[in-house]
Amino acid sequence: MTDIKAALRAQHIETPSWAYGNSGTRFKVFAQKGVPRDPYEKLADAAQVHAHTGIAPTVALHIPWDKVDDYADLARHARDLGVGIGAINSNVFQDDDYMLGSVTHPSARVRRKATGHLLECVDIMDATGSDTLKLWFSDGINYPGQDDLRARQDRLAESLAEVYDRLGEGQRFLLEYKLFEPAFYATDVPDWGTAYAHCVKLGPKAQVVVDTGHHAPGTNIEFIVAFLLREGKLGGFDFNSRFYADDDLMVGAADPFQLFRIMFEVVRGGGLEAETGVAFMLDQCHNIEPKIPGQIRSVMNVQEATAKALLVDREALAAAQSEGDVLGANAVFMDAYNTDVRPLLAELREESGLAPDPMAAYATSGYFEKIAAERVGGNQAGWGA
Ligand code: LRH
Ligand code: MN
Repeated sequence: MTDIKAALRAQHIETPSWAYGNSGTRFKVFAQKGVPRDPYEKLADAAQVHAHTGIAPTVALHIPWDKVDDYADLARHARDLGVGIGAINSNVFQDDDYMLGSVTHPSARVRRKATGHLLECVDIMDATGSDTLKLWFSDGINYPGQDDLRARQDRLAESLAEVYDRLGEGQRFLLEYKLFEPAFYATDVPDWGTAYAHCVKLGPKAQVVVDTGHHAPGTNIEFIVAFLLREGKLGGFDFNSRFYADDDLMVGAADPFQLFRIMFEVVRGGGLEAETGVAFMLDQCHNIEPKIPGQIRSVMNVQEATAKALLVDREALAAAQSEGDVLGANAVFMDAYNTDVRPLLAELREESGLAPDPMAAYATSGYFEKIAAERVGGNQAGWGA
């Protein structure tokens, strides 16, 4: 049990700055009381998640949603709050110039502009001390024949190579894939294979990020995780869950068993070891639920799935597997999944000087009442800016 506790104490989950802002769907973005108005307030809210869970010490930024005049000062503010700046997320999906693509656009001028933004994000990594750039491209086409699928791959590869060469010592980029949306016929980085192939060609500083909401229904995501880990190309996760498409719901909420299966392949593949460098990031939108408790609950869901994955009796599993004992092996796996790990995690928190129930601790902290009273006026943060 000691090792399991040590592994859980060392767990590091990164929360996304945009989860603390307003978000929604094309139908409506609902505003909520106390929502941050700037990246400084977003960091303060993220620090609450770390304060109550103990395992969320970094915050991913999204540019330009988190654009500030002085990124070094923002990083200092984060440190003062007891958190750090994590992955820098580029955004080449919200500018009118990118209607037909960004780095894959037919126009060299638009490609230049898009690649320029990616390079600017590396400058922001330098200023904030971040070592990870996360690249997601909404690039794609809506109708067959609209553009040359192969030529778009050439353009993508050219831009990625330029960004790769710009990366400094200890820096890397994670390439994110997504099956569809906003493009509805072909997406230029639609699946793990496309992302993997580009990353292998580029080199060790390029790895793949698995967003759990970006697959076709029925996809065995834990197989992709096992494969990428084996290849040393799993750079990280964008955790969330979904019932239908890229719903960006709380991780583990829609399918806790899938999250357990994913975390088991992480544990089995050495992905919890710090040296493997897998980034466990949340990428979610709390459209109707309160944002900070939503993040706390999400961190707890990953923690519970990880604890269960660590509880799998690996020896008994390996023995049953080698004997071809199908039901025996499945039973060993399900025993861990069906174990209630909440008492273990409550004990772990108390041993770390934290309240056993982070949700209750936050609810009675008075923090929400404080920000609801203070954050009046100004523009609430969202996906717009
Ligand atoms: C795209 C995505 C990507 C982010 C955005 C917030 O769907 O998953 O990771 O840039 O959401
Ligand atoms: Mn994502």
